[in-house]
Amino acid sequence: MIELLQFRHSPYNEKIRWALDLKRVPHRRRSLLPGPHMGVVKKLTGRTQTPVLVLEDGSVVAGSARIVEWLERQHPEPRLLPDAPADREQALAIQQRFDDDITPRIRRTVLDALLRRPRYFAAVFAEAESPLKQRLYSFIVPLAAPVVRKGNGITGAAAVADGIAAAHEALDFVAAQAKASGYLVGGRFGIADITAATTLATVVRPDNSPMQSPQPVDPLFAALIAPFREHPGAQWVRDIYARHRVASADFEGPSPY
Ligand SMILES: N[C@@H](CCC(=O)N[C@@H](CS)C(=O)NCC(=O)O)C(=O)O
Repeated sequence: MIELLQFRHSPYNEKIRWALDLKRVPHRRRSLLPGPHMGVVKKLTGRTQTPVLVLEDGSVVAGSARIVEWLERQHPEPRLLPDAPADREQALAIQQRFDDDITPRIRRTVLDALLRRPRYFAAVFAEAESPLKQRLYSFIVPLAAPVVRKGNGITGAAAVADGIAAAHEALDFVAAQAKASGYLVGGRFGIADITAATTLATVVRPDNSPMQSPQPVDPLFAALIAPFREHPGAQWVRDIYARHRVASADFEGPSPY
């Protein structure tokens, strides 16, 4: 059975979970702790980023766009990429814009807020672990914070402000682009919607999502995301999740299908 090596709280990983769930691809999931994940992932791909799909023959497909491409070839239904060449190009361009620009910028701001709250950081990223392991992890967070900041380009207040600007940019984009049909490309649901919704889920926190905020929500994080709640783009994210996210919870081990 193929295996997804993942972080629970990550838009790129959520994109792949969503695609696997929609296509009902039998697989196993292994959630890794950010930090200790590095040894495991590097051995497989030579890099440290998730998601990684380990195929039955032991080969790996790494990077969310490449995994989507592989899934689309091996498990075509339901289709996530449009058939019409112009729509397909547009969908891939939206995916790339989010993957390479919008998502890393928003992530800086979200990570910055979470790093300031080690207990909450641990509650989010070590969600699947025991309370004791979560507590130990929270002690390591302040020690690892400088490396995490450097690795993610969190260079100071300007980078954090830029992430907030990126979230507004993305919310404005989805609100305008989905106005006519409810979808970003070609009047039907697909990879562009999944990519934008999973990125924006990190600041919109839709109900029907495996990336729910642990409760109670830390006040600093709550203050960061509150201004986005009423944006029409945030409503689009909640609607897309409600209508198309077929699984609202994550799991460890083999998929139930
Ligand atoms: N472009 C990559 C980005 C993946 C990425 O940035 N993954 C993050 C999680 S959000 C990660 O695994 N970071 C840990 C690391 O780089 O060591 C993709 O689309 O898969």
